[in-house]
Amino acid sequence: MNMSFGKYILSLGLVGIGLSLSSCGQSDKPAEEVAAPVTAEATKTPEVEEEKVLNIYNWSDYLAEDTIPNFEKETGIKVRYDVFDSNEILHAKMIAKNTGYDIVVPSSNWGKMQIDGGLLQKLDKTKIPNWKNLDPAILDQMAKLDPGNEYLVDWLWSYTTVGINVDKVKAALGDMPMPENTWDLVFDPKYTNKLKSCGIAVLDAPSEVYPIALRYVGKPEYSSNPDDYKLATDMMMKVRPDIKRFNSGGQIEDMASGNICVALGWAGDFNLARSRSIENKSEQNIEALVTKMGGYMFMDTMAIPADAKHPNNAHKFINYILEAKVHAGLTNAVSYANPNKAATEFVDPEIRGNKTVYLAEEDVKKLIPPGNVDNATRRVMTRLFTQFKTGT
Ligand code: SPD
Repeated sequence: MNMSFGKYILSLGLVGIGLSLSSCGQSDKPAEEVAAPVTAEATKTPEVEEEKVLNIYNWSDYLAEDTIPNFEKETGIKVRYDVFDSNEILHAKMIAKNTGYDIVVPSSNWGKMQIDGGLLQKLDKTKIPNWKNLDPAILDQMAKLDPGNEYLVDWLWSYTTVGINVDKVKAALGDMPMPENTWDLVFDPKYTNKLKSCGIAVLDAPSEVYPIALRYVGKPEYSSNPDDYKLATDMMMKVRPDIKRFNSGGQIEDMASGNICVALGWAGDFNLARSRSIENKSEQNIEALVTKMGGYMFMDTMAIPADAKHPNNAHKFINYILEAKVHAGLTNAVSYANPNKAATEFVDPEIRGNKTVYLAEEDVKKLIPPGNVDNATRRVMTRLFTQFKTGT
């Protein structure tokens, strides 16, 4: 599994990293958006006695049932665990500071912005002996965003794609065959007109949708030209009347219960929805599609806020997650790939062999790598996305 991840990451090569790095060197950072950089020299957190508490802020549905209880049992540290559903929400809290969290889980491109803004603290690797379990290929590539792997540790990774309920989509399309480019299922009114009968959903975050929509209209995924965003929005406006809802975390339940049949969402969540529907006996035939046009790759990463009150406990938690069986347990529970080489042997063979979790190399090459845009472009994107959602 991790061999293929390594190849996968390597195959993204410098293209993605170039995008990420160049776009992260933002020149127009208003003070309210990015804090002044701190010069956190010390990579060793002092060995002070901390209260036995750890505050974590992570994506919803991203844990195994026993992950937190086992950590609490092993360490005696009491965990308070809150969840979010978009990088935008997490980032806004980070910028406001005093989040009260000791561990946050931004996607790597957002983590890069938080590093640049002085919002994260360096990791003390002497406190993370399980660091050795991480796949060097992944570390190398993460280092292009986070030189020296000083701040970010990959939690799990996946890609944004089209998810479908195979039977419902077939029924709704009738005689119409599946499109060559399966992104047409969410972006072409010819298809959405038919599929609206069984429910279409789109992730509720501009940063998730625009890289894909831009590629669909033939523009650069991290364009800084407002006209390109206008073009992508005009394209999406044509399908707007057919979209039932904008949601992110809610797609698992909606898919598993058959409330929606097509979604622009996260591959891991579609696989999770499929297993949930089997568990709840509704047995929906849900598939994460590997599209010819490619999806949008992301790595969600553990990081410690600069003002965390319990950095030592945070390091203990990171080290615990990097235990082979714990990391494999995450993958087995939520169908997202992990970056832990030592975990491979503990990953359920069905998940290991699932080509929508661990993509074939040629599919990997088609993914849009993680990247960023400058703040002015982000504001354009946010404004247009609001117009798209409200249909105005
Ligand atoms: N249910 C877990 C969802 C995690 C999704 N992370 C998405 C990051 C997208 N850029």
